[in-house]
Amino acid sequence: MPLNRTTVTHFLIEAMREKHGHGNLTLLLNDVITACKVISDQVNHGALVGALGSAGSENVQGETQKKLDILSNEIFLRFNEVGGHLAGMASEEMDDPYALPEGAPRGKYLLLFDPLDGSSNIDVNVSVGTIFSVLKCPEGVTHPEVKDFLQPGTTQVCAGYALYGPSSMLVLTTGDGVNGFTLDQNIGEFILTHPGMTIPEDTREFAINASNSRFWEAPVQRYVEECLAGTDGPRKENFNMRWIASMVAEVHRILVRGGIFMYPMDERMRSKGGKLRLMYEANPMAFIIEQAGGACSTGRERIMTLQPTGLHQRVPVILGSKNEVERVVSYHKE
Ligand code: P6P
Repeated sequence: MPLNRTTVTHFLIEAMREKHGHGNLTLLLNDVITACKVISDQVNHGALVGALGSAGSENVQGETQKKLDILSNEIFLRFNEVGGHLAGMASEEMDDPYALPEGAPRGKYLLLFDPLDGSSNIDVNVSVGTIFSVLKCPEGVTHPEVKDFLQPGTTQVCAGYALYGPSSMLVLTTGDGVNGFTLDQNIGEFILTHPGMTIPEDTREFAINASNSRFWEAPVQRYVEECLAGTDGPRKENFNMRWIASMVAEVHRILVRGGIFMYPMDERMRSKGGKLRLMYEANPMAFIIEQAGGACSTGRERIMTLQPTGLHQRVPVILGSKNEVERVVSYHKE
């Protein structure tokens, strides 16, 4: 490794030096990052370690769990429960908050995560990722309950994701911008490769699962139709479309070259509130996107100001290049 390269640990020590009372956050993130490295190794070995395929069970979302969903969840719990920086954890893969083992040292943070997002892509070898969010545990609470996790996205102290793609990358924000790190497999360290990631305010690339178009609300149908009309339509520009079915990969593409990602309200899901989960998908991604100069909305309100009502609450998500998100929001107001 060239001597002028920075590891994520050194980066965080420097970044946190000025921030008072965040020393333990660096240590907590070190445990989170180790868990992501172990997941990366399992994902990269896939069939070689018998990690592919269904686990034959369902999660709280009623979704079929892949073996790697359960394994990734276990990895996050094991690597984060002993450090003494957490009062509790919550995961997409568990109905209730995880109670640390009695006698385990407790800290002042709460960790929420989707241990393996996009796992339907695992068996077809398409990029998947881990999403995590860090909140402060309410003062004096040592055995947090659901209500202690239900804090708006604006209260997050850190958010990040790991993307297990052609390379494994880690992208983080602690409220002072967004930085990206690439895993050097030879030394097992994430190295700073994308300092100060920012999203172009304009884009001509949209990401949505178009097979759902007949179930969308009118403002989203209008926005997508205008994109598809290209230079013959009101936008007078041609657009490109992407859909990877892995939110982490979509968000990363948008951070690198701009774009807009939409999983909007869908008539079939109205009773559930949407598809994506607020606490460990929408909120952490919204923090990252906003810190990079983008925007993240339900179509009607800023995601990060929502007062959560449930640990596995679902919301519509429209995020990415600021001017395109604002256009979609304006269509919802008309
Ligand atoms: P669909 C993955 O399951 C996920 O939660 C997101 O990562 C992704 O954007 C979306 O669902 C894909 O949904 O309906 O296209 O399979």
